[in-house]
Amino acid sequence: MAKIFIVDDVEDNIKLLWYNLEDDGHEVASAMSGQECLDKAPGFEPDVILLDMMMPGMSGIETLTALKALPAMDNIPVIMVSANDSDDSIIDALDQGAHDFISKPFIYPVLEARVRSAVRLKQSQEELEAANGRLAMLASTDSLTQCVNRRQFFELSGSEFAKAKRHAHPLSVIMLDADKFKAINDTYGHAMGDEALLRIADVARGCIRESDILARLGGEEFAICCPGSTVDGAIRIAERIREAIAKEVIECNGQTAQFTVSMGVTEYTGAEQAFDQLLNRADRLLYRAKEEGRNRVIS
Ligand code: GH3
Ligand code: MG
Ligand code: MG
Ligand code: MG
Repeated sequence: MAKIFIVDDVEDNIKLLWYNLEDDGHEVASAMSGQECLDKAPGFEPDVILLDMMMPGMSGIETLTALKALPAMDNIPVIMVSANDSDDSIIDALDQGAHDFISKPFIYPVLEARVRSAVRLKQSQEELEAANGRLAMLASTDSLTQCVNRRQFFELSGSEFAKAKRHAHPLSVIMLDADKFKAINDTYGHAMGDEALLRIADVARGCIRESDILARLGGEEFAICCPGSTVDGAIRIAERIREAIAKEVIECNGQTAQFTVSMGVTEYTGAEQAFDQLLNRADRLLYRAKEEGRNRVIS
């Protein structure tokens, strides 16, 4: 079953189409003018639109052009319907973005088959969009922790940095690295190391805001970009993460372990030309946190 939206200025035409399409198992809605179609169709979320070419006021082609300009409607297959099946009329409809063309009077089994064909097109488009979405997600996500990966982090943070620069808003960055992580792997095995990485991601997610960007940059190194946060705000986040992780007990293959993390925190001063500079400074502060004994936040 699909949702079909009928547009025709003659009520009897709508009734006939409505009856046949409902009989074929579809849910139907209608409009009697181009403007009414533009008003009602987006809310109905149709799978296919049957659009009369000849209507007073806004013509079918004008309505089609207006539909194609609406982001919510631009990929809904439109079947143009007209008594004028001249070559020019068909060419015009298809060139303006119609999916198909049907002449009046209808041969109903043919009309229904064309509608089913358009519905299949809509469905395969939706599947393609979903697959594209999954692919984009895979390409931008770290597979172990489901955090944003390095490439996506630079992409997202770069644009947040540009916004902060443009509007003179604060923006802070936290660099995080697990302490003595090699020892966890060496003592308990690589699987325990992976548990620690998962725990870092979980704890950090619980401490940040929706608008903050948490990324695994590689190995046991994470970064958080905090748009709108001053260094004081970011230090509070970092301290919450540090304290929470130090209390966590991770388990793997019947063994338990504890670990700590170190962080470097810095804020955009208005002088940095690129996001890299900010991240490099956070990295140098992180290095100092390691030198000064680990399990600490340095800003
Ligand atoms: P420091 O406190 O100075 O950061 O010491 P560290 O041992 O954490 O640092 P080092 O850079 O010497 O070691 C990082 C280790 O992280 C090396 C590698 O065994 C481990 N590692 C990197 N990626 C992964 C991963 O995906 N899974 C696991 N389990 N271990 C990883
Ligand atoms: Mg008409
Ligand atoms: Mg480390
Ligand atoms: Mg490291």
